[in-house]
Amino acid sequence: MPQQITVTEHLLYSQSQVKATGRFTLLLNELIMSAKIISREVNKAGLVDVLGFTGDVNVQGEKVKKLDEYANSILIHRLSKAGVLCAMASEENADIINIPRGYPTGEYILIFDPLDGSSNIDVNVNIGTIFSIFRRRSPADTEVMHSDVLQKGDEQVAAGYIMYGSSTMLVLTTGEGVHGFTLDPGVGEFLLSHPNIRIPEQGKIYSVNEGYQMYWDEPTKEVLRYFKGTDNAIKRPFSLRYIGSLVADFHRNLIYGGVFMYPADHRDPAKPRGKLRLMCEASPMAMIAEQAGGLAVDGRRRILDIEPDHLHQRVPLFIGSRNDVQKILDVYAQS
Ligand code: AHM
Ligand code: MG
Repeated sequence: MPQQITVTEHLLYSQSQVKATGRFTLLLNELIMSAKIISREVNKAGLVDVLGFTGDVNVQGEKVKKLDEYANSILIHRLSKAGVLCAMASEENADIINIPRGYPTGEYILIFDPLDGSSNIDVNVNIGTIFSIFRRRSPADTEVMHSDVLQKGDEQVAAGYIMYGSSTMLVLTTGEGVHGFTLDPGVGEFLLSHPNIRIPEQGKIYSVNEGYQMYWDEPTKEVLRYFKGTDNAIKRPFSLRYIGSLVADFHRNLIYGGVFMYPADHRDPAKPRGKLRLMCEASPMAMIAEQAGGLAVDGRRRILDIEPDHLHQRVPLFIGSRNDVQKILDVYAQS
């Protein structure tokens, strides 16, 4: 293998092992191109005021879009034309996005959150694009069904995220481990920088919005006491790190070891299911966590086992180092 491996080369080298088809590589290439475009815009975000683009109309007379809407439209526009998808779903769109008539289609389904953590854009904090890829269940050349899109996480063919941070990184799994690629802005390529990422079995960090503690149930409060060291056998606290940007919080814990939690929140009794979306946030992150040796649960069940009943379903999420998530499972099981 060459010294500097691009993500495309990596896919081609591993193609025989994961049975990736050329069409799958095409899909990822299109995603990667979209990510580069979004990355370029994210890098300019701080210049928006300086360059006078905050009005509704830019210098070309076009309406200026918010960055998350921009990311959404880039992904939809580029991927619609790739000829490899039969449908998409985005956190930003209420319904399934069909491929326009007349465009070639394929067997894959792409689900994404175009710019997660977008409340952090204005303060120059890491944000990310999260994606999940499935194969359709119904026969080709028939209309795509809701059941093609509403598949449990275990059926994912691939999942990943792009983190727009001090450097832009792609973290990807196709079901044979997790690999990280860093965008070299000089050559415009994602280069393999973190092969075979493994999350430490035992973490030292917990990440949660502790301000919402009063809205949590008793087992969740017990979990918190454990990580604060008041209840745990090792009698030492974990470090608290919370950015409020899932991709960044998850990525740090993936590398250093730790657990990210977004528990059920009983503020609104009609919504006792946490904040994060199963399909475009929890499931792809869960596949990455498990492929890296970690765990992802809703407190009692594996995230990847949950059958979605609607596109924007929310789910409590506990994800990260194996021992720490296992502890959470134990606490809930005893409650
Ligand atoms: P968003 O999809 O509207 O950006 O919200 C998702 C984000 C996650 O990135 C992050 O983990 C979470 O919301 C933070 O929520 P909170 O501000 O309630 O702690
Ligand atoms: Mg989101």
